[in-house]
Amino acid sequence: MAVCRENRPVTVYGEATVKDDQEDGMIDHVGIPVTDLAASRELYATALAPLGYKVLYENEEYGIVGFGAQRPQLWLSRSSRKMGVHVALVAKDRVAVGSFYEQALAAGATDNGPPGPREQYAPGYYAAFVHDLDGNNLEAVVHEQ
Ligand SMILES: N[C@@H](CCC(=O)N[C@@H](CS)C(=O)NCC(=O)O)C(=O)O
Repeated sequence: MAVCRENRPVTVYGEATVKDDQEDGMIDHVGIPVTDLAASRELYATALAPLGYKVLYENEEYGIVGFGAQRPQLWLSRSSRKMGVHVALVAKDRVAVGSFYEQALAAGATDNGPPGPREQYAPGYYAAFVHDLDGNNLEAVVHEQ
């Protein structure tokens, strides 16, 4: 048994396999589909400003806006319909990405992209994608140097 910051008891299952120097924590980035990108951009820009996050990237053609402090970590993406969110979790290495993918599928998730490089996002970007039981898009990613 361990205790988190809010003093709620939580159970720790086994050894963590996160990187020793993992600075970004568990979440690499989050994607939120929005049906009115301009309106949501304003809402998020206003709400996130007091937290120190601002628009760091936007591409009207692709319909995306990225918020963050040092790098974009919260992405709004234009969507024609309401749909699930996208959460990308930090993985230690390719083995962890592969295990995440296999275990998620075995547990009932559906394939949304097998483990492999995604150089279109960034050099050294290696990831796998699944949809959870409610259609949320879950990713494990390692940024290889
Ligand atoms: N099937 C794709 C999934 C890629 C994906 O989901 N990418 C994330 C961003 S890292 C996303 O939300 N993309 C927007 C979309 O697919 O509409 C793959 O395997 O590469």
